[in-house]
Amino acid sequence: MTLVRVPDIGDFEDVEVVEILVGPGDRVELEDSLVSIESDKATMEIPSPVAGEVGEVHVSLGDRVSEGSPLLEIRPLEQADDAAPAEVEPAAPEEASRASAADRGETSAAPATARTEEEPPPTGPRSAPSEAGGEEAEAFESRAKEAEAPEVEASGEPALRPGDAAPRRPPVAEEPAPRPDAPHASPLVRRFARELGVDLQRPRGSGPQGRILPEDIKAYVRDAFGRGAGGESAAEESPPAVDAARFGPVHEEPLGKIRRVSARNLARSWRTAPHVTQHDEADVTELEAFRKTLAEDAKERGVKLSPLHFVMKAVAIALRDFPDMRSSLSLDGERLIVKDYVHLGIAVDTEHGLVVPVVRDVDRKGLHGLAEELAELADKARARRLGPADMQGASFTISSLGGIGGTAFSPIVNVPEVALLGLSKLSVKPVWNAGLDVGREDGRFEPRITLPLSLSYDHRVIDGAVAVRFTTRLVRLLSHPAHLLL
Ligand code: CAO
Repeated sequence: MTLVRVPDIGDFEDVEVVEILVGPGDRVELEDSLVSIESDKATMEIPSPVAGEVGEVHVSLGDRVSEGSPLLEIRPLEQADDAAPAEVEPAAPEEASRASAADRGETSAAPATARTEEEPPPTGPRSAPSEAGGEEAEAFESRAKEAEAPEVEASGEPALRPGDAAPRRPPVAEEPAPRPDAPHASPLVRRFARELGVDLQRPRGSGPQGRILPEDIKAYVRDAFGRGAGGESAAEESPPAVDAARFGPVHEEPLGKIRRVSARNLARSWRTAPHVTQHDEADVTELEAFRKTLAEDAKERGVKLSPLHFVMKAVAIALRDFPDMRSSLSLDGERLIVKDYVHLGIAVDTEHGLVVPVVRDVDRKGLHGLAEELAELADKARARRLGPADMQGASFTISSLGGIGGTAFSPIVNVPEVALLGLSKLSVKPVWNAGLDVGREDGRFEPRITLPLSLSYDHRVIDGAVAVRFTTRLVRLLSHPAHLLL
């Protein structure tokens, strides 16, 4: 048996094992990658010093290793029987990198002393990420750039990359070791794939010998946006084609851009976030009376106050105490990005489709200002004059169908936000004025104006108990309008 140890890796010590690419019984060729280790400055693969069969593996994911640490044993091909492990140190990762690249007919322009990244192929139009829109797409793009960046400087020292602040990987126990027949990919590409949660078995490698390049990961992710959660292709997921013309006259209408983009975004949100909708009702009798007293004044200022503007204020107040409600889940699923601002997306119905402009700093604005701003944004939306900046940066979204009708609905969360409040139509209901004390003699039914609330939330981030505490808080705020002033 040959005992493979960590070779000379320069000044690095206590480096984390981030991938174990082989397991006992696996056949490896000379220079095949065995283990990936990653310091805070560079990622390196340890190549096999011999061809043979892997025996015992001495390290686990997350272990810390330094030069000389035992990694695993290999029974060389020509060696028939067990023997005491021979001490063989693999080539330093950088040398191995050059050797294996040469073996595969690849060329590297860099005078590398550490494994280098291939030149990425010319980048094509980046339609999917930009269509995906918003922070998610930006994060995607920045990671893609990071994976494209050469990891080696001319000096030969592993480069310090700005992306070193990249989020931590998932807990090692959850990260399955790729099989040894995993396609070739450089450490940076592997890391890029890990961060995006891409199983390296899936993308098609377009590099030499099927090597996976950053572009392949990006193409796979772009494609995944259009696929089902189970990994089916869009075609497999589509309903069976039915020729409607067989049953009567039909005509076709092309979908406009807004509808196509929002269809994609809604489908993605529905697929990525496990949705739950919490329903409640607020007694807004007093609030409605208050709104009426303000109507004349508002008219003089040229604005119209609707229930929605009061709900915006109530949401802004409630969000103070519910930071998770104004958060997003990081792409690697390991952190919540809590927004300390209260920018509210407001769904606007237009003849071209649904758009969601954002009203900023709602917590710092008065009712009239909000009404004015929302009216302007809605006008702009209907005139198709909203720019991308008008629709970015929301911490939470409200969708009001109350002006149209309905008693409740199940809105789709505007991912990467984690919750969305739907409003339905006010109605008058008989409410027992003694709470649950139905036997009380002086109890009676009173007509009360109620506003139906439907809070949809991403159950990966928001627990049901938190959601119902949030709606309960909203109900209290809306039932006692004086609280909106606090
Ligand atoms: N119950 C009863 N009446 C309501 C109400 C409610 N919950 N909310 C608003 N109204 C009333 C308003 O007071 C107004 O009455 P008047 O005409 O008597 O003044 C009327 O309904 C129309 O209101 P509005 O819709 O013009 O104004 P708004 O501020 O409430 O909403 C906007 C603005 C842009 C959100 C809205 O016009 C809109 O586009 N809503 C549709 C959003 C949508 O499509 N969501 C679905 C997304 S899919 O999940």
